[in-house]
Amino acid sequence: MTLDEIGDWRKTHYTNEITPKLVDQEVILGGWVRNFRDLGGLRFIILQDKMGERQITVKKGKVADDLFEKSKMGSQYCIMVKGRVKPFKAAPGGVEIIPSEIRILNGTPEKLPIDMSGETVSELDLRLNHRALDLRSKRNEAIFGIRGETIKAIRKFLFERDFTEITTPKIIGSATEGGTELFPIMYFDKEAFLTQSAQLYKEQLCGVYEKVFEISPCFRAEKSRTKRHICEIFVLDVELAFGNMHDILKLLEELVYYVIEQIRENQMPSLQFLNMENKTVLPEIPLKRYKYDEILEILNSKFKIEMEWGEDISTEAYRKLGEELKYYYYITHWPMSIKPFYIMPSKDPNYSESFDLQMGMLELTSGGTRVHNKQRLIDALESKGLNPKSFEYHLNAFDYGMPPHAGFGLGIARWITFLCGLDDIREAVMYPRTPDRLTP
Ligand code: AMO
Repeated sequence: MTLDEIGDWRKTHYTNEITPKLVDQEVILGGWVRNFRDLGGLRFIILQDKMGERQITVKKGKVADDLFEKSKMGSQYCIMVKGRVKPFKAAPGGVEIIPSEIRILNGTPEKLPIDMSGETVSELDLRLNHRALDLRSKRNEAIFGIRGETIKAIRKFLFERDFTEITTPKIIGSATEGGTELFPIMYFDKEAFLTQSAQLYKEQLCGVYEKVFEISPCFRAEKSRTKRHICEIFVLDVELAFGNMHDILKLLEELVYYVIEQIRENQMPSLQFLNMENKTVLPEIPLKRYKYDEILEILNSKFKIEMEWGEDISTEAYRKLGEELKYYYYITHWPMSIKPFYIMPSKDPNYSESFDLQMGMLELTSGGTRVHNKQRLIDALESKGLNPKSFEYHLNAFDYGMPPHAGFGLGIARWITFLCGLDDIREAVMYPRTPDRLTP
């Protein structure tokens, strides 16, 4: 196959802009061959680009002979087409394009490693191995359309409420939350780590900008091989000064509502493609709030699961909860013993001003009111067996008028998994990182 140069051709439109309004106009489109059908004297090319797809109809006798010869396409060839728009009800967008010239910019092997016709969905690991190709599928168009809308809507919602978008370091000198699960790296001749959370920095910055958020990668060196865990996560971190957990519970449920509203408004075809139009629906807000103790009670009375007070909820128990509570809900007032040092204890110090946002069995968010008094924070660090000396720089920020504050962290991929009805979190990430996957 001889390849063409792009030359001075530039796209005049995206495919979705080709509507019956443009009938008889000449347009230039560019993209990839999603489907090619050869009926002898008649050939159909379905051309996809980032916005959608349109049909190119090549009829022998109607187009120049050399163009007809050239129009034999392989799946996912990269091509540009110049042609006129004609009405055709049965084709995508109610139009077809009759080409006057086609430029083939790049080809593909005869057999692709994964199915791109949309007839079957190849096995996930195989698709992930060929992710740049796989991401062109209709399924991924829908998933990442919804993901894009989610992130756009989050930003819009927070900017409208005067939040400042912050960026905090991802390379850190010591553990953020004092936990394990950090990836060590070499920072010149010193050991450093990839951050597991923007927690400490967002707290410091809400003492400057009052209302802050960040959407950024965090790294978790957990060897969990589940359909809910990945090692590089993308987290929405929010922190709000002059408020507490209750302000955050209200803010977060409004955010969840707004994002789903925007997805339904702007990504309905994607929801429909994924059969989620009747599942990804607006939740009733305020969301139901259950205290940790009430959850224990439900687990005990409905499922005969006896949990020791102070234990974390096991996967099995969450699974049962998911059967009972098939909606978004909060679990609040967790035992202080299983919460990080920066979380504010309740009046009864066995409990804490903390919460998780759940969707069925899936934990989407954790958050709470923070300790803003330096001495209390030092005591909290010590009571968790951490050395305040290692947190000196963070603690310094509390010397200079740190306001009371609260916040949350929401795992974007976890939420997309639910919003799109996916079985495996890896489908919600362009290039997932797991204990077994570091490529592509
Ligand atoms: P947490 O550790 O609960 O809280 O993380 C916040 C949210 O991030 C998501 N998440 C994950 N998603 C996929 N794979 C993982 N391995 C993974 N780990 C976490 C979850 C989780 O709810 N600093 C606190 C937040 C805060 O208090 O503001 C924190 O990081 O959806």
